[in-house]
Amino acid sequence: MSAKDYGAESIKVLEGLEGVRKRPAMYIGSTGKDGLHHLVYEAVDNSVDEALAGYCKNITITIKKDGSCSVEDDGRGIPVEPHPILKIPAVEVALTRLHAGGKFDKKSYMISGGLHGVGISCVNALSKKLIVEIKRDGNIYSMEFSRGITQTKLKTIGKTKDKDETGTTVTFFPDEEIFSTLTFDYKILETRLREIAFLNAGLKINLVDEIKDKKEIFQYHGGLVEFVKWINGSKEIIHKPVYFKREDKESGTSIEVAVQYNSSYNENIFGFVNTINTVEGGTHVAGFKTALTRVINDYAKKKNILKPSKNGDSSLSGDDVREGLTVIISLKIPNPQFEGQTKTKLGNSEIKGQVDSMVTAALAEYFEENPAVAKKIADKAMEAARARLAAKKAKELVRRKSAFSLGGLPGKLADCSSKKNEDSELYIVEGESAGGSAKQARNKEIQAILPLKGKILNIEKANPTKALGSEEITNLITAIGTGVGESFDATKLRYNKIIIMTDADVDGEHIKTLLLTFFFRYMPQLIDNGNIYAAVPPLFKVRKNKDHYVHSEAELKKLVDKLGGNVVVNRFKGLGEMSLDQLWDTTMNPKTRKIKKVYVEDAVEADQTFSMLMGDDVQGRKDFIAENAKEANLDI
Ligand code: 0RA
Repeated sequence: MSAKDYGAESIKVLEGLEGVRKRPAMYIGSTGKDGLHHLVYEAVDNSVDEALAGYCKNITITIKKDGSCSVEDDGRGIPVEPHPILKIPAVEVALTRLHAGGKFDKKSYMISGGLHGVGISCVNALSKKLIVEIKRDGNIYSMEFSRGITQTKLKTIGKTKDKDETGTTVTFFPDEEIFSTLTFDYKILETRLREIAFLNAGLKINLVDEIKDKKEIFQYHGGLVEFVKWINGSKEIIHKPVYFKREDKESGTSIEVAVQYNSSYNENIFGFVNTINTVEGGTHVAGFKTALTRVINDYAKKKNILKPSKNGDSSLSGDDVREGLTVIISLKIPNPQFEGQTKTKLGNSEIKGQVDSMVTAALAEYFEENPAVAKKIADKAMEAARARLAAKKAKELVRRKSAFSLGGLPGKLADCSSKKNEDSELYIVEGESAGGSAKQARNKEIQAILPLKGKILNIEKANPTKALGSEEITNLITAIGTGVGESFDATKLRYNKIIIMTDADVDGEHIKTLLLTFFFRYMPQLIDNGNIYAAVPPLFKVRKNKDHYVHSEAELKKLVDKLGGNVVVNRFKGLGEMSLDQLWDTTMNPKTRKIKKVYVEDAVEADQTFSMLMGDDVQGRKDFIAENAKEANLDI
């Protein structure tokens, strides 16, 4: 076929979907596990939009044995009549034109001005095969595509039982030419689908896994109120949830908020913009924080809970009013601008003021109407303020103490010589002896070593005063340089990579978890910015002609099979057992080592996991360990 056989329109189409196939990561983030699951969310989002428009009540997601995933809804069904200009069925337009989704019916369908991502055509472009089935006007229609290209024209394949039965089912087989993994993970889908159900009160989402023979229904009539209760599930709560919803007609911005304090010291702000989890925060979160601080201060002053101090400037700080806070902020706006490393930070500057004024009005009103709840919250913030003053004294003590050591840095730190921060690294090492080896093995120029005296304090169970009084913790904070909490300053970060190096055994895992808990609660920005890493020391050395290092039993089996016959296998008991060269090659040499970047896939889940693993929920912890034990490396 020569080029002139293509109409201008079909050339545009090919360019569109080919673009998606050429640069899939631009549309779905990655071509790994995350990108694969993104396909499902993209399909589900279309059905959720139909639910938001008031036409869909049930969505069913099925992981099938043949490697496909289907998303079924009982909405109006994608229109099938010919597109007035393109003269092909509207459904074909939706599936083959990039961003065509919103162009159908702006008024009724896209009430939210197109809340969601890149659309179903991307799913089509990245699927080896996709089948869409539509129930509409008493008929069942079907169409098939491959890699974005129409394979079977629209045909009627049957009649619905009931004349007004409507709906859409999209079944897709992700393309192995695109994705590095093709297996859908029940747990990943479960977490996100539960989140979607919480964010859309009443919507019923069914998840079915035909491979694992598992199913679950997510439906929450209480919406965000149930969400906040669920997050606080393993915590001691201090009042019933505060809930409000406001709309700014002029700008089209609407906000829904659920707040519930618990007795912990942690702050948990979960922001969603058009149901996308804004892990990196943004202007909506900033607006909320400003409003919260103002309303609680005003209330405490008005009710004489907060009394003017001698120097006249007593007020509750942002950290004070957020201690023990769990909040869900769900914002819907017409044109979100996402920024940041993972495109999960809301950038629209006008939103801060809008959210601030809506939250201020709604929260002040709620406090007036619910004085008992308001008092509990104000009292809790007062208590935090008192502890803050005590902690300040403790910090001053730390500062004075450290002023005596060299340059204010902890004495145990073997710093690197280069002050250029782009390639500098801090190794946090378990135990003095491994610390000693690391000091000898390192590249002095860019690698600093901080040995830890065994286990650090469990941050989850200690209040800030106690935490900041611990020597190991203050050493860590001083070495890193940024400070913590409200005074955190990313520009003061002294190393670009912070690498946790522990033994590959149970104790090592525990120390790693304690450190990650510390970073997650005190310096979450470092996790968000991708500064935190875990070293992955090898478990075995396999010798045949030369040394090979492997990191798991499975890898060992594979390698031994490959090398065949007489090999010598050594199991490493710990970092301390390695020679300096081995330590350098396997775990420290930037060119040959294996390290893992730590990131938070889902903030809600991470918070729950840390609270549960490190807090007081013994049964929850046992369940978690039983469920995850098969994934852990046990060497007892
Ligand atoms: C445009 C118009 C109409 C429905 C839809 C789109 C629609 C799209 C999807 C995608 C997945 N499920 C869906 N359900 C509906 C309705 C037009 C009308 O009937 O008036």
